[in-house]
Amino acid sequence: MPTNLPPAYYKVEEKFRQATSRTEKIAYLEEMFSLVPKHKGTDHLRADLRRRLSELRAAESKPGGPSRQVSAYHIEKSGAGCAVLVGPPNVGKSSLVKAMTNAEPDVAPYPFTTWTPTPGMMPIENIQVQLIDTPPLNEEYLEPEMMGLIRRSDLVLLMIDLQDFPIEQLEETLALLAEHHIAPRRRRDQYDEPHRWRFLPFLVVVNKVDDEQLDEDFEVLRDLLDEPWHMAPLSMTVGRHVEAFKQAVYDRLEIIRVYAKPPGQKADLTAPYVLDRGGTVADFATGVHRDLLAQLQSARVWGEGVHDGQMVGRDHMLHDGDIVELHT
Ligand SMILES: Nc1nc2c(ncn2[C@@H]2O[C@H](COP(=O)(O)OP(=O)(O)OP(=O)(O)O)[C@@H](O)[C@H]2O)c(=O)[nH]1
Ligand SMILES: [Mg+2]
Repeated sequence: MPTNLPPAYYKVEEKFRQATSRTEKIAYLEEMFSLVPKHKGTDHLRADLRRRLSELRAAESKPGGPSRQVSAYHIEKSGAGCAVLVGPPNVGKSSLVKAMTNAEPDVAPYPFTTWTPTPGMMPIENIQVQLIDTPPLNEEYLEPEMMGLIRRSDLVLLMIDLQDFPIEQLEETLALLAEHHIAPRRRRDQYDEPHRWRFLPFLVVVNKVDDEQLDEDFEVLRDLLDEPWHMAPLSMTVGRHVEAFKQAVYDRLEIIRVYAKPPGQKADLTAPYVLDRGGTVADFATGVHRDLLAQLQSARVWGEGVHDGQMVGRDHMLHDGDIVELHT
């Protein structure tokens, strides 16, 4: 389960991902390791970092050892969820990742600027969500690994340009994804052989809604569409509707934040654990530590649908913002 990490960690992780030499990678991994807060929730992460460090150090002491070429499309998931931006050329995908995250993809006024995917971390209140900028989707050329990248994500942000045939852009992008057996989850019932498909939550991001007149055009667009899509208007250059967009991303990820309260202490409200919506006390305990569930005696919850500090069972469903005290 993703743990909330300080923003500095993600900055170093970004450098680590772009580092090409082994020495550089080791230095960044060491720095990442030092930035991970030490508590039970980060045990797995710290163990993983230690393992990667020792592998790299071992390879360093073996000159001429095999150096694996890692594809730019192989992006490690990070943060509370991974949203991939897809869409036709020039709609503003890179502008969004550049404005909202620590990453610096190229932005240009002409189409086909982006050639490789770039991940960045977008803060939403007290969590970080991974956004991945991608090359434009179009019929003529498709990097074979692109569909794999989309399949692995948790959410598709399908971006279209309100000022440039948005309905056609939406339909063409959906058709192209469908050719590769990727479809919005709401269309699950429309296809035979569902096991061959990857169904994902979608958010249609309508960019270039630069002024109030265009707000009205956005509403007209919404009315013209046959399906009730989850949609978010946005203007990346003017900076309009940005907070509502972030909230929409959070909602579509279908996650909740839960805070751990050590007995006799206050909960740390800056460091949530992230669970899938519908997660239970048992899921939370497993996330805090792999072995904790087996030892769990009881739990108390502060939050939605309970009295303060109510004792609950391990199957009790948690809600966004709940505080949980686990007793072993
Ligand atoms: N008017 C307006 N222009 C925008 C907005 N967002 C981005 N742009 C402009 O649109 C152009 C394309 O932006 P990019 O971010 O490079 O678009 P992209 O989707 O990454 O393009 P490709 O990499 O070619 O697929 C640039 O000139 C941006 O300045 C917006 O909200 N309103
Ligand atoms: Mg781009």
